[in-house]
Formats: sequence, structure tokens, C-alpha cells
Amino acid sequence: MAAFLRKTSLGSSLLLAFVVFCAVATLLGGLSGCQKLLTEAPQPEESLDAPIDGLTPEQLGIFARGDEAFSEVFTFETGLGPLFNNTACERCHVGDGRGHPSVNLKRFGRNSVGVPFDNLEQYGGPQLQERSMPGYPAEVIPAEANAISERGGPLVVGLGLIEAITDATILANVDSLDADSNGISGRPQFIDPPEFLNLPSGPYGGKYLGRFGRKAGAISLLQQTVNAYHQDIGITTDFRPVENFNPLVGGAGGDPVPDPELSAGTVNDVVFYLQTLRPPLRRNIGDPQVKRGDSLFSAILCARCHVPALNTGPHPIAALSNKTANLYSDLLLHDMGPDLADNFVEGEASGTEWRTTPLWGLGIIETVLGGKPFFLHDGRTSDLREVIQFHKGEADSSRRLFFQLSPADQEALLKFLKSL
Ligand code: HEC
Ligand code: HEC
Ligand SMILES: [Ca+2]
Ligand SMILES: [Ca+2]
Ligand SMILES: [Ca+2]
Ligand SMILES: [Ca+2]
Repeated sequence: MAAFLRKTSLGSSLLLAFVVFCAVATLLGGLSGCQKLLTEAPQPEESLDAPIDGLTPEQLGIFARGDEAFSEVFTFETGLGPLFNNTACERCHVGDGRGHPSVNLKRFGRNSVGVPFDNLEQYGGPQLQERSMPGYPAEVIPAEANAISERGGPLVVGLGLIEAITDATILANVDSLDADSNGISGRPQFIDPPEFLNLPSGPYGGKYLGRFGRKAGAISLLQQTVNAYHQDIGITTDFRPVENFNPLVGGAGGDPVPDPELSAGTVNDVVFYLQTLRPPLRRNIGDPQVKRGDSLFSAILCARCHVPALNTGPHPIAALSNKTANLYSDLLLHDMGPDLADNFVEGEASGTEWRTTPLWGLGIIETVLGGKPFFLHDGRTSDLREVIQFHKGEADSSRRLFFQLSPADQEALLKFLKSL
């Protein structure tokens, strides 16, 4: 809420609405989370919305503009739609954290043996925009789709450090053929750069290393941001000036707002904001139980995928240059087995593969989301034991080792996770 307080007048009216909502809810005797939010402002180490240390005053100015744009709520008058999933970045990345599962988005396609994955573009695939402006039909998932991937918005903090990690550092952890026979491989995602990024042919057979998104399907924060505006909110930009294809209209069904609806300048401010959002601060580091959990985390192979730290290379933003990112991820793809499979192919990621989710901020999600965290790509559970229970495929032995630990050691490991 501190984030909202510092923001726009819109933020304040949202806060006011929330306070009124809470007051009524409290009168009716429910929602203890409201009570907590109204009485305690989160400590700095409990919130996500702050700039990284070491920015110049000018950079802080760009950060503030990007912050404003990230929370801007679009309307039909400002270009929302005609097809969209939600009205603002912040709706799906609440307080720069993750979205509530009620705002998950869905992608669909057809997965058949022996032929390339079909994004079903004639039906508006791969992304389902289930909301639309009046006069336009919203999309529906066609009967042909046999792969539906439901995804929640991840945390968007510390991403500048992730962008600044060199390819070589990430690729050093690749073990595609599992040469060390621990059951864990880890493959890189390679992506054809979209034309709007204006990049030369990439170093990997023309492709670039993907690192953002739940299957590492985006190579940079610019790509992720431009596509989020275009796909998730229906906002055209200088980078992608043509409205989304509307299958039920049979073309780029337009709204009345001339395209592009948003300038490259604003997109770049948002990218800068994402690049310079501070990585989460750890809590309870000195706690003996947390320390015990930390060493168990390595001992039972969690740290093979959730690699505690990767270093960044040189970067034009000094605050990101040659730093350590304590992200707890290798940013590689892993086969996680049938329970987590979505059958949805994205670039080189198969229907069972996911990028290792960075775990920094794991213990803060709860505060940001008002009391209840939601984990895994679709936010299916709030229970960390259940998260580990879902780890199969390459993580099978790690999962088994966890459930063989003594109850006290299991608790220590969970306490360590919550300190991230
Ligand atoms: C409808 C909900 C929704 C909206 C609106 C939305 N996002 Fe997202 N965001 C997601 C989901 C879901 C993912 C994961 C996507 C994937 O797996 O490909 C994501 C991923 C991201 C990532 C990658 C994070 C990572 O860890 O790799 C960034 C950055 C991001 N979004 C920024 C934005 C920005 C900027 C906007 C506004 C322009 C925005 N998002 C709007 C749902 C949303
Ligand atoms: C083989 C690689 C691998 C190993 C080993 C592994 N993980 Fe994961 N972990 C992943 C991937 C990939 C995901 C994302 C899965 C998804 O969202 O469907 C994930 C997700 C998670 C999440 C959810 C994060 C979030 O914000 O949603 C937690 C917590 C987690 N792992 C903890 C652990 C712990 C604890 C261990 C050790 C017992 C472990 N992992 C072992 C790859 C691994
Ligand atoms: Ca539009
Ligand atoms: Ca669509
Ligand atoms: Ca291995
Ligand atoms: Ca338009």
C-alpha cells in the first residue's frame, strides 16, 4: 500500500476505496488481512516497489515516470483493447509482485505428434484475450486446441540484474545430456528476435538466448514490455503499431483511438523502471534455522536449478554493472514432469518444460498480496510443501530427498525459503 500512497491520484482513490471496503468488511466481522494492512505499513524489506541503490537523480526521474506508466489504468478512450486481458501492468503484477490467480492469462494451441506446434493463429492464438470493448466479440478457446497454458504474472523486481547476466554465465550451467548423471539437465531457450527489436542476426544460429517469461520466451525486457502492452492490454506502440488480430472480425479489428497509442518514450521508461526495480531484500539471515535450511537447500539438490547467485557483466546502467544477482535460478528450462505440464510448446521449450522460477522475493509475496501467496506458474497453491510435491521430472530426486528429511529439517528449509 505504501506504493499506492506515493503514486498517482488514481492510486490514492484506489487506496480510499480499499480503506472503505476494509472498514465495511471489518464491521461485518471478516477479513482480518484488512485490519493488518490498515494498521501496519510494510517495512522496506517487506515491500518490492523501490529503486535499486546507486541511481543518479536523472535516473530516479526516469524510474518515477516508468513507475507511473506501469500503474496507468487504460480505458477505451486511451486505447484499451479492442481485445485485452486486463487494464494495467500493475493489475497482474500487484505492487510489482505477482498477480492473483483470478487475473491469470491463458495461451492455447494444438500439440500433435510429428508436426510443429500450431499456435492456431486463425483463432487468435496463442494468447486468449477473453475481454473486449463493446461491439467486439471476445475470444474463446477453439475446440481444436488441446494445449492450454494458464499463467500468473511473476514478480517483476530485480529483472535488470537478470538482463545483465551474460549469456556465457547462464550457458555455463547447461547440462543438456546430464553428463554428471544427477537427473538434472537444464537446457537453454533460443528465440528468433522479433523484427521490432531491430537486432542483427543472433549468435545461436540467428537466435538469441531467452530469459524472461515462464518458458524463457523473451530475450529482453523491451520485448516482454512491448508484447505485454500489445497482447495483454491491447495497446499499440511505436514498436508494434498494428492492433492485435481479431479472429471473430477476421483482421486487426480496431478501436477508435489512432495507432500507435503509446510512444516509444513511455515504453522505454517502463523498461528502465523494470531494469532498476530493486531486487528483494532478505530477512532473518542470521537465524540458525534459516542457516540450516540454506545448507539443506544445497544438499538436496534444490540449488542445482535454483542457483543462488549469478554475476552480471558490464552494463550501461552502472547500478547493474558487474553485480551479483541472488536470484535462486539458473534461468534454464527443466522438464518438471506430468503434474506441471501444460502441453504447450514455446520456442524450444516443450510441453513439460519450465524456466526455473527465481525464488528471490518468495517470502515477501504474502505481504504484497495482502496475506496469501500463490505459487507455481498458474498460482495453483499457497502451500510450499505442495509446491515441492509438484516437483517431478528432473526434480524428482530432489523432491524425494525433501520428504525424507526429518520434520525439523523440513521446517528449516521452508523457513529458509521464506527468508528469500
Ligand atoms: C493479464 C495479466 C498481465 C498484464 C496486464 C501484464 N502482465 Fe506481465 N506477465 C503476465 C504473465 C502471465 C507473465 C508470464 C508470461 C509468460 O510466461 O510468457 C508475465 C511476465 C512478465 C515479465 C517477465 C517476468 C519474468 O520473470 O521473466 C515482465 C517483465 C512483465 N510481465 C512486464 C509487464 C509489463 C511491463 C506490463 C504492462 C505493459 C505487463 N507485464 C502486463 C501477466 C500480465
Ligand atoms: C530440476 C530443476 C529444479 C529443482 C531440482 C528444484 N526446482 Fe523448484 N522449480 C523449478 C522450476 C522449473 C519451477 C517452476 C515450475 C512451475 O511454475 O510450474 C520451480 C518452482 C519452485 C517454487 C515456486 C516458486 C514460485 O514463486 O512460484 C519453489 C518454492 C521451488 N521451486 C522450490 C524448490 C525447492 C525447495 C527445491 C528442492 C526441494 C526445488 N525447488 C528443486 C525447478 C527446480
Ligand atoms: Ca488499442
Ligand atoms: Ca488472441
Ligand atoms: Ca546433471
Ligand atoms: Ca487503436
